[in-house]
Amino acid sequence: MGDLIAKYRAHTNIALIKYWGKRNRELFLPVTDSLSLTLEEFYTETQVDFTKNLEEDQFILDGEKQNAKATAKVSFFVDKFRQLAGIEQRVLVTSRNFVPTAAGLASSASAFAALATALNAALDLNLSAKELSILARQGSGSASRSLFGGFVHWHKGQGNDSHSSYAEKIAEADWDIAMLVVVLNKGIKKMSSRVAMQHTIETSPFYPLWPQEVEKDLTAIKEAIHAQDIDRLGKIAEHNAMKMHATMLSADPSFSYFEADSLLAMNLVRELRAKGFSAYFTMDAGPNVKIICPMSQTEAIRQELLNHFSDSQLVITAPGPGPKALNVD
Ligand code: 2P0
Repeated sequence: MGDLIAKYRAHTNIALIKYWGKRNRELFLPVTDSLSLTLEEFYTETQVDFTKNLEEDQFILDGEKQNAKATAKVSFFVDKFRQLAGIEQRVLVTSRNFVPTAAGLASSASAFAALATALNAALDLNLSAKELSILARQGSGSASRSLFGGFVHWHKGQGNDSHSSYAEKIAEADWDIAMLVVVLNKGIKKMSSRVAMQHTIETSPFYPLWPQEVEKDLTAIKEAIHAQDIDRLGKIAEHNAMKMHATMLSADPSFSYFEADSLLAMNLVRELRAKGFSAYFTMDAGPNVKIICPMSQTEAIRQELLNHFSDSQLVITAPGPGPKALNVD
């Protein structure tokens, strides 16, 4: 048994080849593989403490005690680790999200990766990053990828075999690549990605095309990553993201995460390309636009975008590392 208390930081990640759809919703087994870049600027820090002799689990997020529903989600996840450790003690989970104010990027990916790594250490389970990615996946699919830094490949695995679906780092991102996030969160409550991906699978006539497109894009982007070719990488990532969003536009009823300013940002990226910048966009289950570009071009691109967006809406981030142990509070 460990010290029963530990604290970890895990970074969020943005998919270049998207995860969109589960083949097994209980086990969070995805329809396709996906591939992401971990980001430096956005992360979650989580401390777990089993020493308090609590009657029930407690979950504090950004200084606020969470309600029964949010706490139950955490408890369900912690139970997997309690089982492995053979203990019953209740836990105090204290989490803080580090994202730019109102960025709307607070991610379940960094949250479950930080929680999994902290639980592993507190309970002295000595699980590998691969094993932790299998567990983190069952909190939120994209969390499987936040167990690693750089470029990360999440394998869909086989059948209903939970152990076959894990993430692994495929390359360092120690070359001239960055992301510029255009923050467009207006606080509009949109459909959760969990509900949205299921609705898409069930109703979009285009969804059957998605797995074969991912397979092609994955092979191509791996080559671009190994060649450190930002233009090839960006082009593939942008097209992959738009194919995912096309499955939502073609769902019944249709829906979209695009807002007017998302379309503006995407058009500006196309104009930047016409001016010679290596800039490409991707979008997830929200209105923010993430621009993939060389770090060496980020400042010039930011200056161009300042004609349309405010300083605080434009956040530049380098690629980020895997989870890191922190001193407990
Ligand atoms: C991704 N997204 O690959 C895709 C692209 C959103 C769009 O992973 O249901 O929060 O918890 O497994 O991981 C967001 O979905 O969904 C996501 P669950 P998750 O990044």
